[in-house]
Amino acid sequence: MNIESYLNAESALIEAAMAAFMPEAAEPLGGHVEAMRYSLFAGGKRIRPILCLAAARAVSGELEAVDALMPVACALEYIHTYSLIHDDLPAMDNDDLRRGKPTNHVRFGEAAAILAGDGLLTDAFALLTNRQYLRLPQAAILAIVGQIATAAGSFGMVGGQALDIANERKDVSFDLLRTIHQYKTGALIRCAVLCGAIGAGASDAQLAAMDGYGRQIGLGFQIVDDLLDSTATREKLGKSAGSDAKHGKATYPALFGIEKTRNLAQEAIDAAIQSLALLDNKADPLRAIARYIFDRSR
Ligand code: GRG
Repeated sequence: MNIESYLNAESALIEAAMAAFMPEAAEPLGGHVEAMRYSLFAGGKRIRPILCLAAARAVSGELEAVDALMPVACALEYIHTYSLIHDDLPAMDNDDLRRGKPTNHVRFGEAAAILAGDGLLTDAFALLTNRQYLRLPQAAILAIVGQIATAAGSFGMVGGQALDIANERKDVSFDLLRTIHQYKTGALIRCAVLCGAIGAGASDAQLAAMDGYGRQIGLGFQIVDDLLDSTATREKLGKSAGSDAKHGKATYPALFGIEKTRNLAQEAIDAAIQSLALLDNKADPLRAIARYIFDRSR
């Protein structure tokens, strides 16, 4: 399969769905919605929603099951986008470029950016439980809402971010670095895969395979993110480069150097693909996405 065209086609479907779920709004709330839409439609690889849909396809070839997961896929992208808006704030990474555009607070001001993030996070749960779009069994929705709330919360992404900030400019052990990555980045990526599988009615064995895959690509994704931050340019990334070093953050390249870091990323990707051994060729897109995560240049 051609991974580039697959990812482009999936991104287009996801963007069309998000545009339907979050249309422009009239006054008095139009300005707030504009700030949310500004970051949501600024580009981005859409890797979390793509993983969610690919995991559903790997379990159930039926289009209907995959279609029913679109609100879940989009809710994951809302939450990811909120995290980027808040991560860029002056109190956090203080960045001025994201997805190739001025960051949300640079464009709309700090208070509006905080609220845009809050709006995206909260609206994600409104979307997940919107009766108009609900076509999954209620038990699946409940399980998915639980997975997403946990992965995004204090024992997931927010917890990882807190740990990351608390350890800036400190000596960080490999174990702690792995823990930070696992919570900050890995939790939502693993969750995207699990939600797709749950929504498609995965068996326990399929869920265990997806769990292994999700954990390993989450790790691989962040290792490659560390590598790109230290080796790629701001123009190529569409966000600031060298940001980790500027903030005194622990990273894989800082601990291991570039070459060993690449090997560790490759190991995580290989382990992810290995986790899918019991799944048939419907899981080939998941295998290709794992390879793309290693090869990506932004
Ligand atoms: C609760 C105030 C408050 C803030 C929370 C949770 C949080 C802030 C930030 C999350 C941490 C974070 C941004 C982790 C980085 C994850 C990561 C590798 C982001 C880049 O993801 P890509 O490459 O980005 O998928 P695109 O732009 O392609 O979507």
